[in-house]
Amino acid sequence: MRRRSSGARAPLRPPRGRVALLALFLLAAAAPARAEDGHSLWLRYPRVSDAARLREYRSAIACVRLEGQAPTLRAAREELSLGLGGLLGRVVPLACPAGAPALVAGTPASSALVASLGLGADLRALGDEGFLIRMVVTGGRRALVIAANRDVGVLYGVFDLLRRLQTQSSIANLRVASAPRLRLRLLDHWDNLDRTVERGYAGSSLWDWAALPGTLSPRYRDYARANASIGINGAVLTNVNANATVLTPAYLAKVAALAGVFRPYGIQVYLTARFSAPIELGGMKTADPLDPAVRAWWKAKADEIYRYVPDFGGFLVKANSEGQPGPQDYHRSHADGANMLADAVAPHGGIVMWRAFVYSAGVPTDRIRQAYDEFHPLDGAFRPNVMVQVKNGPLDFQPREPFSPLFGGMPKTPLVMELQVTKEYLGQRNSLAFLAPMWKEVLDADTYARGPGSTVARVLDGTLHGYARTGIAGVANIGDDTTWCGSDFNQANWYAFGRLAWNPGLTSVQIADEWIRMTFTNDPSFLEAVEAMMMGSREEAVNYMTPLGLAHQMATGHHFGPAPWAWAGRADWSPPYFARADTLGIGFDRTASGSDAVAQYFPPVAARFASRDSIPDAFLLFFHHVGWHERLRSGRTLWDELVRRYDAGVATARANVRIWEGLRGKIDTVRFDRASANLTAEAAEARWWRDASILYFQTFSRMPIPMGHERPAHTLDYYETLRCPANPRRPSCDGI
Ligand code: GCV
Repeated sequence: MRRRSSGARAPLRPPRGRVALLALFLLAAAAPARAEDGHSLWLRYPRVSDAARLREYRSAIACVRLEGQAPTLRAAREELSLGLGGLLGRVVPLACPAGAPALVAGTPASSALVASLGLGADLRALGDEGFLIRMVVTGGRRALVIAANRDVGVLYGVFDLLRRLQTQSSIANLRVASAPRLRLRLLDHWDNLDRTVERGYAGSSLWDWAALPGTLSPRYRDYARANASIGINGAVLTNVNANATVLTPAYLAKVAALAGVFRPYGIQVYLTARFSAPIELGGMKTADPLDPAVRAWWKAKADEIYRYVPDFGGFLVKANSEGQPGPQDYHRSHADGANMLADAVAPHGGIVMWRAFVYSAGVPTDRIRQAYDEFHPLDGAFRPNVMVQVKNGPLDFQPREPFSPLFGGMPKTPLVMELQVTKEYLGQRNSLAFLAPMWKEVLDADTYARGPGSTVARVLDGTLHGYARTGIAGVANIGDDTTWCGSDFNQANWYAFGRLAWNPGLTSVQIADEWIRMTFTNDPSFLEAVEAMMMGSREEAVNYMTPLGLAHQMATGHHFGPAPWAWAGRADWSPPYFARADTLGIGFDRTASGSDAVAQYFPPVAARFASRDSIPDAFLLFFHHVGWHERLRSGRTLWDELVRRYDAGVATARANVRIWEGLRGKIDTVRFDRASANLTAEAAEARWWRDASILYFQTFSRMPIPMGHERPAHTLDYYETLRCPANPRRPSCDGI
């Protein structure tokens, strides 16, 4: 079938072919700067502003030698053309005259020059996706070399080098060796076939199912480029609240078309499997995973999928959770269900990611205990190609949670950690909340599974338990909005997720620094101010939403804004269930005198969380019911400290508005004004959260708002009757 682009917006990629590339060089060098609208993400490639650096780069890279016509090498060459043309502000030819300092890129198989450099031993350590970048002298000529074992490593190396140029760091004595610590680095799209996105705040789904497979939006390739630039190597295209229709031939042809665009960029596609598909599509009476006919149906379905997509990654499954069908409908275990699907995809090299996000209102125990209670006993019962996918915390993507006790608690089962990049519980569209610090908090947490140093990162990268498979997944915040993510600052979370997936050891500051430089500017005063804003932004959100370990105080259903009073139809969805406020105090007792969820952690962690002396303030009310008058470490009563934290969140949000205003003129007005509006909205939302929460909890504490703290703007009744947002896809609130 002939494919054409929809042409809705100009693609960022150049056309194919050498002639076209040369034309592109000229274009890139000569074209006026494109208006900033956020579409280019962190791949803007403006001319290097530091004159000394520009000279350094120009003298090191006079020409490019990247041979080979494999699609991934072509993609790497196109990116270099675009990137160097923009950054160096001049044509960088593909042919290298004698003596000219060259950028040489390739694998030993694709480039005779790379093969001649004797990099074998160094490359071997870097696996399929790693790369090295080095300044060498060969045949009397200086060359900057990007070498890898496979083409995709070359592509990753090209993006790494372009990042160094964009952030204006020296390449004089470059000696880089980089390989991902995690094998699977996936985006999970909660995208529905009607193009709505569950918990999406960035427009409609990117996947235009109606137009596929005949029409391929240029955004598909831009999406793949952006992902490859940060090392993401897989995309689960569909919502975990799954629709079996995506497994029909008509949709598999569409999936194959997307896979075809993504493949050169090293991205495999995965689908969510609706457990009841044999009934819905196959006309069967059961989906019992031990029924031979059901097993045969899935095997045939897997064979069919691989005919459409030979490198299909596998299935992601949400089963027996929040109304989704699953093996327990037939009195079978999660392992029975996962293993059946694993057997179906195993002959093709596929995997099954089976989610541990299970809880039920019918189970009388504390909701946060249930995933561990269900899955810990199944450790060792899964096929080798099953990975259990666990959310970072035991509850549900709250602004702050302790790490899930399943990390360290499943030594025989490879775990994928699921993070939420989209900000369902973190202010959604407007909030600044840069999430790298939150993810680092979990990655660096010590599970003590094998003594001190058993961090969650080491569980995930397989070094702790010797997992054969490793991975991390982020619930995407991407849609067809011009900015891709609903706001310019939300792009930072997509970026941070990819960077941490490649290397969980990176610091949040380093990631913020790179992202600001590439997305906005290298101007040091802008950098310093915005970095500080970003680094404090998650703590700010914790403070104004759920300080001191509170959780799940958001409004019912859409989860935007405060509703600590709300009854959501069942206890384990209702804020009062989680805060447990009464006239004596507030907080959920999860020690031995309460739900004893602390016992799911290894002893040093359990003891730390269980004791009022050692529990960090950040998790206090997550694990303890604390009296309103009790004194905390600060010497203040719990009530006073709570008010103080809410206020600190509001103060930071307001300060950000002022700091940002002081940066006017340092970046383009389109993105500046947009961020300004978001920050102003966030300051109002912070106040709303603070006032509503304090007024509600005051009905229990019966204590006055301490001196020197602002009075609430409205009454509790006002907040309780406020209905926001009017439009859940553009969350905001006019009445605050
Ligand atoms: C996809 C939370 C969200 C749901 C989501 C669920 C999950 O409960 O509110 O929208 O469903 O998590 O992760 O499965």
